[in-house]
Amino acid sequence: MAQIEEILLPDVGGEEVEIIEICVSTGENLEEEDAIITVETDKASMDIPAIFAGSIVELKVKVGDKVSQGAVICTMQKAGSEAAAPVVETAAPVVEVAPVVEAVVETVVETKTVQETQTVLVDVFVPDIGEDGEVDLIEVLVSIGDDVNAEDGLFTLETDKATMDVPAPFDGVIKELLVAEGAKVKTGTLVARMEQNIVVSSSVAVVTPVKAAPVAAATPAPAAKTAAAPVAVSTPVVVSGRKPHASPSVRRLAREFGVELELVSPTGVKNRIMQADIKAYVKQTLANASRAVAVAPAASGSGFGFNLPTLKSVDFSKFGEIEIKELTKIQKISGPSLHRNWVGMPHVTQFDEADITELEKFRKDQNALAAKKKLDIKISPLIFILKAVAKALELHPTFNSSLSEDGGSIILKKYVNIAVAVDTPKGLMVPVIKDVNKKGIHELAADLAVISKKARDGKLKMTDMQGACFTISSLGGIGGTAFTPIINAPEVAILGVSKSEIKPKWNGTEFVPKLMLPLALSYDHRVIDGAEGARFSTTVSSMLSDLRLLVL
Ligand code: CAO
Repeated sequence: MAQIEEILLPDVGGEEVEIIEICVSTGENLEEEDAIITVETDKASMDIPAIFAGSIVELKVKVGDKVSQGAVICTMQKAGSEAAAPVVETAAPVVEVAPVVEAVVETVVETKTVQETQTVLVDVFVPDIGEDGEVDLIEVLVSIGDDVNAEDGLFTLETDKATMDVPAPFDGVIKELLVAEGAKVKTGTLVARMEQNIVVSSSVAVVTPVKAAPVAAATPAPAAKTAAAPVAVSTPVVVSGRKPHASPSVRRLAREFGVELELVSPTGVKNRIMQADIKAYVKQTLANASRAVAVAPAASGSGFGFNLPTLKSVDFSKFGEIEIKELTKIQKISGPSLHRNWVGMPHVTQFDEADITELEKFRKDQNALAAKKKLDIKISPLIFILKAVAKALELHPTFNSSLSEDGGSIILKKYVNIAVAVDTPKGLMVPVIKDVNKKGIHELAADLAVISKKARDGKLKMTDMQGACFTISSLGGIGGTAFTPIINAPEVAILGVSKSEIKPKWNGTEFVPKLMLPLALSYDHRVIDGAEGARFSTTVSSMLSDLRLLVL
């Protein structure tokens, strides 16, 4: 006979306590002292352990319940007390069997996995914003009831350096907004609740009679759930620089796996790390490791499969006076990306010159005209370069693509968004001008003025810097004859522009002065071959030399 016992909450200090974690699921086998639930008082959190080895028959409580000493937490079947399988005990609550009239029915118990969709309410927290203190929430971008997609902006935050959106962590519906415009928030602040549909896998016991006793009236029991897979119902957030909150059983599990709690994204109430978070972290780490091995070294832009030799540290003060100046936040963020792009993509740089003598005349006339009409518009050579590049991207679609993660295909984009590198006091920013192929010269000039001002004022939003197909880096206003720009992955090419200069050009009979614009096109040689590179470059320079080609 199975021996099933109720497990009661022991004395935890005489108070009512809140259940903050259920550490087990129905059907799970436990050793004596394994944690069943974790409770929290206002002073501490503690695990309530199993008082004997056995399996969980039924959980009687859920997360958030407030319980006192003596409350029934669950029922457990003592190890070794099971009836000789596979006869089903009518007393066992995991398998419901209709009343037996006369005889016990011999049955076979099979386990099947079923999937069902459940709707859960999920907490949304402010992700790691790279700031220790509070920042201003300047805009709420959604309303209750809105259906949002993963990565859609929910709120806009402003630091003294930049604005950034808090994105939706998954597709779902906004159910609660817990902060309003003007609120002060920080990494880990609970800001909203969203409804999410999740697919839950369950093990189901199916009971089938195999030999009925002569007068048995028992019917096969309906499927009864025995063990539901744990379901994460909070969004993972990466909260750096904080002290991780976790119950003793979770800390023990982390120790067993050798996991640093600081690296685990918490999904529990008040940013508490749950057992499922540790398991998810281990799973993800193993998956990342095997992916890196699978793609290294050539196929992917992210895993290279080799380590660069590290520089030995040098004490420069031995040779003279020094000063240590920290890199700006933007440099710290962009540096590793630039390094990854430079090392991870086989760059080829194609140099060319465009004769912009006519263009320059036209540009100056247009600027004079705009000034006369008191229009607040200034057309720099870059505006025409944007237009020529947009046309060239349409004519050479491989340049308007990205390499797939496995390196086996390219994704061709049917839109033409071009990023422009902007030099700001805090470092390089790369905002994006959308649909350049559909815009006129004046509209592009206005767009460039807006995004470069936003960049320099630290007001760019994440969405202003996303979705680019190609980048232009213009140093023409500063100087230099040529440079080799680094491709901005996952794009496959970038155009560097240097300072135009009057040069003597041979027209067949004599040298004539021409204004020449130096161009440097870097492309990813995995996607683009040399001939295509030269053709793209020639297309851009021809259009800049003769603007009429733009309308063909
Ligand atoms: N040759 C000669 N003169 C040029 C030129 C070129 N290729 N490009 C621009 N100029 C001139 C402009 O006509 C303007 O002169 P006027 O005021 O007499 O008309 C002057 O240089 C300044 O131009 P600008 O820089 O204000 O405007 P822009 O449209 O050319 O560039 C922007 C805008 C935002 C791209 C630029 O200001 C900038 O930040 N460039 C730096 C990009 C960068 O850092 N790239 C490196 C990335 S890798 O670290």
